[in-house]
Amino acid sequence: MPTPTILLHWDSLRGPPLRPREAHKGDFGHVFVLGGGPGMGGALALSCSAAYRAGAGLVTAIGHPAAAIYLAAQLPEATWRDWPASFTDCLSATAVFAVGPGLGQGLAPHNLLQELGSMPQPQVWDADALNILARLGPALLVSDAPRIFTPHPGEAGRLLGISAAAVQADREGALERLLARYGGIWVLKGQGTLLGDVGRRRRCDLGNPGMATGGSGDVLTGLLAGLLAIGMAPWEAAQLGVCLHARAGDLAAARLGEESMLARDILRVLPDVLQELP
Ligand code: NPW
Ligand code: AMP
Ligand code: MG
Repeated sequence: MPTPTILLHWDSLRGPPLRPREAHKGDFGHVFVLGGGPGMGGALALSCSAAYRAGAGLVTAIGHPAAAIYLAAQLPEATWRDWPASFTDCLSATAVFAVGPGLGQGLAPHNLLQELGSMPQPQVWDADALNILARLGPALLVSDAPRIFTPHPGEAGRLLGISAAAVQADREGALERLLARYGGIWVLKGQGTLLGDVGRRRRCDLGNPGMATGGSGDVLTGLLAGLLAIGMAPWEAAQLGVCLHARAGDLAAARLGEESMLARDILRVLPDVLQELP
């Protein structure tokens, strides 16, 4: 029998746990975002900003040297590393990885994705990391690290070897096949975002077509990584992150209009929607 899909309601969500009074930044994880190929440093800046907005203690962008200028200009709070030879250079006990935003596929360091596939740290896979996963196949995912995958219908189609239109024609079916083929937690984006994990399915009907704008998904990637970094369990982080992102999209649209809102406006109103939650 198919697992029933439960609709997520904003009013039933709780925000992240309170930060202890004596907390220091080491208590809230270290997010490493791998992305930012040539010409796409903006995606990295959006993801890193969202990780900080979710409460991460420290965020490091890992990108192509040509993308460094975006980070310095947009987010002085983040530290920077050029694409390294290996992730072992940048490991900390509380590391969480987000991979893909603006990574590109031409110059992208495939060896780092291979390394990540065998690492135990929590991971969010998006964008070009998914396109590379589609090419290399599920054997890339060796370890059973907690992983959240966030394809839009185009990326989901590449992962399944079908068109984006075919994914849209049967979104529930596509989600089932992604779960069966790759394991982990899946977030199939687009209107009525679907979430799946072993034995549980959810749908988020928040959000609006104003979110169909460049960089919107890159914000979600960083937000999810930030929620993992502050210690949320992956399934809870996925549900909260998807709803926060969509609710912020709705608030940005209400303030600015669906046409004019930008991905960075979703980021800008994120604190407002976080504060709505108990
Ligand atoms: P079509 O045309 O309908 O057949 P791509 P990307 C489909 C980075 N970015 N419903 C649709 O297919 C990203 O992080 C950098 C149905 C569409 O043509 C990535 O690394 C930015 N179909 C990289 O760019 C800002 C849908 O997918 C195709 C769909 C490439 O990512 C922008 C597009 O997907 C961007 O985020 C839906 N809801 N959604 C920066 N400022 O640095 C998508 N499709 O070819 O994977 O390209 O998503 O732009
Ligand atoms: P991406 O295509 O990776 O930039 O991701 C786009 C983000 O915006 C995802 O979180 C989508 O769920 C969301 N989004 C895009 N279009 C819509 C729509 N028509 N309704 C609701 N959410 C949308
Ligand atoms: Mg995207």
